[in-house]
Amino acid sequence: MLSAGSSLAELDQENRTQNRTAASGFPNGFLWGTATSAYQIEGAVNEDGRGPSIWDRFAHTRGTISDHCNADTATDHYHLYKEDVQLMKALGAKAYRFSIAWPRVFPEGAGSPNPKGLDFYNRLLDELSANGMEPFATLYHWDLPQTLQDRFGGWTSRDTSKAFADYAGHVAGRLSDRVKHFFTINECSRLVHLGHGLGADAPGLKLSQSGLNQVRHNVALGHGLAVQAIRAHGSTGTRVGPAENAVSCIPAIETPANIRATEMATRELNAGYLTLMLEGKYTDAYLAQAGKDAPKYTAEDLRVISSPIDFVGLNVYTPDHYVIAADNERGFTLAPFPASFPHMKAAWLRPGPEAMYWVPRHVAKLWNVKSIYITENGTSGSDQPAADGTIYDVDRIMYLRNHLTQLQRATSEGVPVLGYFLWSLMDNFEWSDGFEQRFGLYHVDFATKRRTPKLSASFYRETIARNAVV
Ligand code: PNW
Repeated sequence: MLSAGSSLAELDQENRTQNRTAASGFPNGFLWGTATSAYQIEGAVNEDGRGPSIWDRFAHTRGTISDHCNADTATDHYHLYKEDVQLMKALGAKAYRFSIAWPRVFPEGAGSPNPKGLDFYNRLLDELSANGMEPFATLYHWDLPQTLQDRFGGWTSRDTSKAFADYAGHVAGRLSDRVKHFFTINECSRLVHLGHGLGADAPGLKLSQSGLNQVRHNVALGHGLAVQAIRAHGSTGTRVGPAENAVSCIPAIETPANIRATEMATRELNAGYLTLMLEGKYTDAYLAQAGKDAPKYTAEDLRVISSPIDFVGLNVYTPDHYVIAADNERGFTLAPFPASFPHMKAAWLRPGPEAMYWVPRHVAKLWNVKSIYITENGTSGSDQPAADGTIYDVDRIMYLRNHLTQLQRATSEGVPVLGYFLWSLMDNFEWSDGFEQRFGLYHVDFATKRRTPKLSASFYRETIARNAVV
């Protein structure tokens, strides 16, 4: 025990004897990585037979992207991937989550595959393996082949769910000798809500409630069919799961009653996504609320959607709701966010690091999930170089340190989180925010494509080296 007035030397000694580093440590073998997605970094949109995606069309439509840019060249990762693998290696990362561009593999979404499309990922996989990095591949990070949008109305039709499964099976058949972990769909919730409800993401639709509920169902069905196709075509030991941006619910005050209410809120507010995938049915409240706008589906659909998965991937950025137990029908109240609640550079990104503790804990507890990966976490920042040229992104370091502290709280209590993928390796095309929101550990000069580490890259390297919060 330290008394008031202890000297710094004593404090240092105390820290060493109590082994504080071990107390802030992660389990042995915890997997550290970074994450990216194809359309956000690759560029080369017209090379080697790639077909157009809905994001090419959307980004080239006037007024959709805040800075009027597109991702035609992005970070030019398609040509600079070897350099980028070295950036990961310099961090000491042992894993990399990337996405495969469906329109490279099937330029028209279905039909004849384009072998040159998978060639790129074969080169990338070779490079990763030569540098001791384990690949985690996402099959759908929003770049739907435009042909499927034109032919079927994209995700408004279950023909797209089936085409997705065919593509997923094709990729698993060819890459699962080296890729042991596949994520089906990145953030079903955002692609449904922003792409088909608000029209802020591709394909820019603003569907009615019934249309939106059907898209949500078709996307979940695509996930389930893809799980089955990967099992059918992947090599033994291939593992598969979703990468979902679960609606994150935090007890406003950590009392047992609020914690119970928060679990109920998590189940209800994710009813169209994780709850459906893990329970195989829509909740009563979801169906009651949808009423005549409920999606059309069969019992077989529900069986497919809830095909057993090997892990749950969770993208955790921000708290969606602070929850309070209530004596009402739902059993909870969602506290409104006060105007004074802080945010990071992006207005939607409110730092509430407890989300990193509660989201995986709720998922493990509600559905008895035994393996979880944090598939994304990170923040954008202004990232201006100082006079000496360094980007002192201490806001990102603050954000990451707080989140990792909460993640460590979770793993130390036995929540089964096996790895963490920081979003993102480098600055990239941030969808409708164009290049204005930079999320990278490495700064990218989009004119020259030059990559420069920010201070947060050193922070992450230290974290990985010590397997502990620094
Ligand atoms: C994710 N929210 O999107 C995506 O998977 C990435 O492609 C993206 O670049 C990254 O996070 C940063 O935005 C999200 O409003 C966008 O809570 C918005 C939210 C969550 C995730």
